[in-house]
Amino acid sequence: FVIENLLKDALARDEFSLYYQPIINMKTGKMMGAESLLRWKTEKLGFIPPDKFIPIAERNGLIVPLGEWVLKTACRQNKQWQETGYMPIYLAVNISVRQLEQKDFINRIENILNETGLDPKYLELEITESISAENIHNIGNAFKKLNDLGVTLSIDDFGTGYSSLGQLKILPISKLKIDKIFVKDIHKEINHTAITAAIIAMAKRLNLEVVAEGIETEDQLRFLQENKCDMGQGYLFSKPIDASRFAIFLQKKQ
Ligand code: G
Ligand code: G
Ligand code: MN
Ligand code: NA
Repeated sequence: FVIENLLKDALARDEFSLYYQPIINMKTGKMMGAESLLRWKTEKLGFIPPDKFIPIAERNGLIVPLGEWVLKTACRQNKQWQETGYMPIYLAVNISVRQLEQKDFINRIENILNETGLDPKYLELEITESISAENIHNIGNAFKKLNDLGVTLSIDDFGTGYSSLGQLKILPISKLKIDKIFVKDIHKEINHTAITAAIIAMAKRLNLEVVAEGIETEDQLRFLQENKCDMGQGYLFSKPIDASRFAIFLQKKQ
C-alpha cells in the first residue's frame, strides 16, 4: 500500500530515471545499442526495484503514462547523444502489454519520434514472450504498423514463456533475447546448454537476430560465441548505468 501510494505521484515528483546497459556485437566487440531500464528513487525508501513497482503500475494502469515517459526520455536522450556527435546506437525500451493495448499506442510512438526527431531505426521495443502469446492477433496488427514505421521489435525473456517460435514468426519480429536463466546455467545445467544452443540455431534459421542476456563470465561468452550468438548483454560488459556514466562510455567508444 505504501508503495502504491508513493507511486501515484512519483511521475509528478520527477522521481524516475533511466539506466542504460550496453548491448555488444559478439563478433566485433562493438557496442550496437543499449537497453533502457527504469529506476525509481523515493525520498522515504530509497531505490525501489522495478520488479516491485512495475507489476503494481501494470495493475493500476499507471504503466501507460509511465511507459510513455520512458519512451519519450529514451528517444530524447538518444537523439541528444547523436547530436553531441557520439556514435549512433539503438536504444531498446521495455513495453508492457497494457501499453500495446492502448488504441492510440502507434500514434503515441509516432508523436514521440516526431517530437524528438529520432530516426525510428534507433528505437527498439522489447515485448515479453508470454504477452505476445495471449492476444497475438491484436498485437500482430500493432506490430505490423510499428514495423512499417521502421521501429525494431524484439521478444524479451525468450524461453520462459509458452509461445512457439512458429507462432512468433507470424509477427514482424527481428530479434530474440534469450533469458538470463539459460545463460546463467550454461555450464551447470546440461538442459540449459542444449536449450541455449537450440534457440540460437532456430532463430538463425528463421532469420532472427539473437541477443543473450545476463552474460557474467568469459566461459559463458565463449560458449555463446562458439554457437554464433549475434549479440550479448550482461555484467561482464557493463551493469546498467546512469545517463552521465553511459555518455562517458559512448565517448570512449568513438
Ligand atoms: O534491472 P532490472 O531490475 O532493471 O529490471 C527488472 C525488470 O523490470 C525487467 O524484467 C525489466 O523488463 C523490467 N523493466 C525495467 N524497465 C522497464 C520499463 O521501462 N518498462 C517496463 N514495462 N518494464 C521495465
Ligand atoms: O527486461 P529484462 O528482464 O530483460 O531486464 C533485464 C534485467 O536483467 C534487469 O533487471 C537487469 O538489471 C538484469 N541484468 C542485466 N545484466 C545482468 C547480468 O549479467 N546478470 C544478472 N543476474 N542480471 C542482469
Ligand atoms: Mn528487457
Ligand atoms: Na530478459
